[in-house]
Amino acid sequence: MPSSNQTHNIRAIAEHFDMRADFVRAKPYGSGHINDTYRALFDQAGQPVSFIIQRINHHVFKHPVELMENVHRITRHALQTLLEQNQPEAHRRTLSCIPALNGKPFANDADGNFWRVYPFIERAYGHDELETTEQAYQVARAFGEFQNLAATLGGTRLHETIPDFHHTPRRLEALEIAIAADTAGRASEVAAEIAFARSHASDCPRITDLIAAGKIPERITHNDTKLNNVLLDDATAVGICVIDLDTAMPGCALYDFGDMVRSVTPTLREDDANSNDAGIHLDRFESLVEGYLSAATFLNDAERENLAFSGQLLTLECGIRFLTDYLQGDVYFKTSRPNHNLDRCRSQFSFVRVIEANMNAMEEIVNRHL
Ligand code: ADP
Ligand code: GN1
Ligand code: MG
Repeated sequence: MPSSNQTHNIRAIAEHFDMRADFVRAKPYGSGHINDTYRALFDQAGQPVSFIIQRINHHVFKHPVELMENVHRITRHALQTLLEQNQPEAHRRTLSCIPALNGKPFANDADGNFWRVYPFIERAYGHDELETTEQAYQVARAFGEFQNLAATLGGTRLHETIPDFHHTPRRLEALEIAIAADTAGRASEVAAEIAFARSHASDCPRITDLIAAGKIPERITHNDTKLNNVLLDDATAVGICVIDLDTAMPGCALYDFGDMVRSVTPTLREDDANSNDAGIHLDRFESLVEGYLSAATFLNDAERENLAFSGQLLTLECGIRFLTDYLQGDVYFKTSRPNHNLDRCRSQFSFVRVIEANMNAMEEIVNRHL
């Protein structure tokens, strides 16, 4: 369910894991929309040690065992690669799973919930809003480096933890189904938003068509590259660690770039109720392009040509998803006020308009850096 206001007994959860330290206390942490995240403080011979203890939202992720198999494979590969490359602070540059006592990277509680534990990455933070263009560069570079690391993951194809996660035409179909069902009786309130989504139907298949035509390759991508899913070092602002790997799976590089544009470049917050004066930080867009291209050196022509458009598409898609959830009665994303999903939808759709008005400038910026 979306807003799990339930507090969990984290001390009892931690007993399932090989913590090698004594539990002190835990409190809810971060502003993610999906999982229940706690920062837990432990004591080891008088030294404080922190961990992230997280309940996987199994309404959103229907196959948590497969999901954790993905996360475990990716994080082990990342650590091994970083160590081979002699990267400083390799253990701070990737998540790693603290094993449960049964040796698995997760444990179940009596209610059937799935839990996992990561070392807390100290002196770094996942920001909800940025202050500088340098931070934008760092965010994009970190996600580009993540794609680079993932590209060398051997073995079988990763599980698709949410099928068709960024298949925009299917997201639009899901919206139509939600409108027809009108479970929460809200469809008549949102005629303008529904009309906006429908008027953009022809944009939706642009990337999926390129994939189907073989012009854009499948790559392992993160698929949830919003700003607060990369931790920036407090002291240096370097993008030190990409987190929230639940959707890291086969995807398209443009999904990752597009979602960075969506979350990094708007002048308003994602859930701003007052989206009339929406605008874009073109300087941050340029930093995203520079940061991403500095790491993602593998992109082909079709990917490069659609970098600016991907921002428009991923913002549209996210708005469609917020609207769908609003119509379904707020069952997917965590919400903390009435109309939260509607405000989010409006802010996304306003930003789509802003991107459309700035598309030429954005294309020029991309072309300058290709
Ligand atoms: P959600 O899927 O709900 O977004 P995340 O995995 O992104 O959950 O975690 C929520 C927040 O917790 C993140 O935005 C970040 O601020 C923080 N966080 C998660 N993992 C770590 C970690 N290992 N170290 C420090 N902070 C973390
Ligand atoms: C969710 O989990 P979080 O808060 O990092 C969502 C993303 C959306 C984002 C919008 C698994 O991301 O797809 O873009 O909210 N994650 C999932 O803020 O649906
Ligand atoms: Mg997150």
